[in-house]
Amino acid sequence: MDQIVNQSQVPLEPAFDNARFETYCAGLRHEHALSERLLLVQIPQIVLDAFNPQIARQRGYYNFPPTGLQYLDQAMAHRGLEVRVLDLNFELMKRISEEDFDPERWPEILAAELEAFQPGVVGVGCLFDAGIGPMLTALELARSHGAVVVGGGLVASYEWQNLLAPELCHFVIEGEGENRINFLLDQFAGQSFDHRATPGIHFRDDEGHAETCGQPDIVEVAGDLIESYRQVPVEEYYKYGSLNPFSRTGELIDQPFAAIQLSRGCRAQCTFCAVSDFMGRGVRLRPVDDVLAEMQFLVEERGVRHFEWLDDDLLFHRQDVKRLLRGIVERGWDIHWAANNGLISASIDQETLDLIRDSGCIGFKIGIESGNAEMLKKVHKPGTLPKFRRFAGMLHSAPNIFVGGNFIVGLPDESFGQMMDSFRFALEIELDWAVLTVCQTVRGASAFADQGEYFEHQMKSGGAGVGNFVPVRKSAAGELHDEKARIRGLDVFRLPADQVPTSDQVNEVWFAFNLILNYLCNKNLRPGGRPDKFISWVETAQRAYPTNPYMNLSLALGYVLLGNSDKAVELQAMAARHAAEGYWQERFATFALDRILEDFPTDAEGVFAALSKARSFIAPHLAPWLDPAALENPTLLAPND
Ligand code: B12
Ligand code: SF4
Repeated sequence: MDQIVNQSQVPLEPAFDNARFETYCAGLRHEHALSERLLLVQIPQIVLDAFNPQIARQRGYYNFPPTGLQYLDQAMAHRGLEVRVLDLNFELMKRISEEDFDPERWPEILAAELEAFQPGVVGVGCLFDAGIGPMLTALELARSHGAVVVGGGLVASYEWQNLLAPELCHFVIEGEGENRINFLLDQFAGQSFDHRATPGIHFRDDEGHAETCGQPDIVEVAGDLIESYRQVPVEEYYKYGSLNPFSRTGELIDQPFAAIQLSRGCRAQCTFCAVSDFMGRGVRLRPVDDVLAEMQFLVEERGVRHFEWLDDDLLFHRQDVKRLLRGIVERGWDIHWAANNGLISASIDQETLDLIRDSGCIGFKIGIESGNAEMLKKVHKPGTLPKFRRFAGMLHSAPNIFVGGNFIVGLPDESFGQMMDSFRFALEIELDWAVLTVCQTVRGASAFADQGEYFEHQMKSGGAGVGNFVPVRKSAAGELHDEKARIRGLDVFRLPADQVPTSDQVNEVWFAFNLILNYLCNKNLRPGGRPDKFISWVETAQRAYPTNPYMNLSLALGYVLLGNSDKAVELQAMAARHAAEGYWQERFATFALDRILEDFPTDAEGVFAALSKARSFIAPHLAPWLDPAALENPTLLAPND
């Protein structure tokens, strides 16, 4: 079994003064009986306030294997400790699916594990704000159980003070944890493997906060996670949730999936993104053979049929990626893969695209973010509008791959005119989907360096005020109720070009953009389109929004195009039922969906005509921004960059 991290036993290095750390560790050793047992905890990933059991039963919630913790487990393999990985999210989703378990009772699962395993050290990881509340609860439980508590992952990395001051953690480990946890255990666990001193371990002694020192820590990722899968029932994850709509596509919903990583880090430093700050600059590659070995194990011994890449910049090492994809093709596995996290399209040449297609890719996203050239430069996005267009032009050679373009609305100081450039561009390049999200304030992103107060509030409220990249996800019914947004529906197109909309207003802009671009103007619901692709995506996405009537209605239209009138009638009836309620009545009337519902088409020509009529209805509202005919025929849109 390979060790996952290639660092460490380097005897010669400058002396770093870690005396306070050593004393603190010695004190802890004295207070806490040394134990060979270490528990690593992944916290629940569902937002409990918006929990909907129907979504859980449809496997609409996230169920990611605990990859980060598996890397830690693997990095500690040589220490001979008994390490257990407890994925509370998996355990919770499993109980909810099998026993009708109340999700609020998740702490009982942790308490039972603490009682049964009696760990001496407990590590808790948290990657995003929605997990702050559960993270705090998990830390409190571990602490009250008498364990030495270590916080880690993205939130802890930025919030170490808020975790140490109330004595929730004994240590907080910043950034990637492989080397740091080993350095900590060298000091603490009584058995040293001479790991190199690293900075980034925070603790609090009688004198106050302190941090270890050492040379900058660069984790070289190598090896595989095969051994760590002994305690992760990866073949069961698909039964209780999903990775994203791709893992729910068609028959994949009933097949085991896994997450996998080729590299860490990203070449770019987009101002709204935390990756470069958190992961460090540059892209560190894991040897292709190690990745293939891990995949082989997962496919042949654990029955995995679908992979999701966790990489931030999967295609950076182009030649290695090609070797990897060729390796997958040569092995002839019956597998699929997706890259929901977004690829950098500038790295996709024709050969790469062919390999992506031939190696089993069912879909990926590309990061576009804005259709405004100035904004792209301002946020340091790697990509230009002409390059995105060139990429879109290549896609005819991979017609079965579902390609979404990521767009952010409400980037820092973004004016409505700039948002409209994104709208135009999304319409113009006609990918399968415009993946629209609203900009969210995240730790570690340079654009939000001055948002300390907001982050402080998140910590104090246990993440209660956290927004969502997709505004309707805040509500279990998928509705958007923003009383503060004074301009609603199509009136958003009356916003002045130079106005920077408020965040509540941005949610309304998101709603209008999403409905128009992805439903009324989707290329796959037009003549020559691929309704099967549209249906597959919307059906899988809909598992997270089971009662959304515009999804039902557009699916009904898709089924008419496919000639499946029974299914179309069934979905139309569902749409009518859900749209009868006040909130949706207004939305349907605003976007002319009520007319489609009432005068429902029965053949393909009827579908094209009905959507065309709806577009004509909204076109006058868009007239100040684009030639109304372009809604009908996007090729009329002249590049405006
Ligand atoms: C996969 C992923 C997800 C998965 C979850 C994965 C999981 N296992 O939990 C899903 C899809 C659920 C997800 C969702 C979201 N995500 Co996300 N996600 C990622 C992504 C792409 C990769 C994470 C990963 O698996 N990395 C691989 C492993 C090896 O690394 P790791 O988990 O970080 O673990 C290492 C360290 O963190 C540390 N560590 C981790 N845990 C612990 C514990 C201890 C005790 C110690 C010592 C160390 C330690 O050591 C590990 C090994 O080095 C990251 C990007 C990134 N580069 O981090 C974004 C990222 C974490 N996500 C982000 C965001 C914003 C979100 C969302 C809020 C987005 C949204 N659409 O709303 C949601 C929130 C979900 C929710 N419940 O509300 C942001 C967070 C930014 C921030 N500052 O808060 C990131 C950084 C992406 C970005 N572009 O900025 N995400
Ligand atoms: S948004 Fe994407 S391209 Fe930009 S820094 Fe983050 S991971 Fe890299």
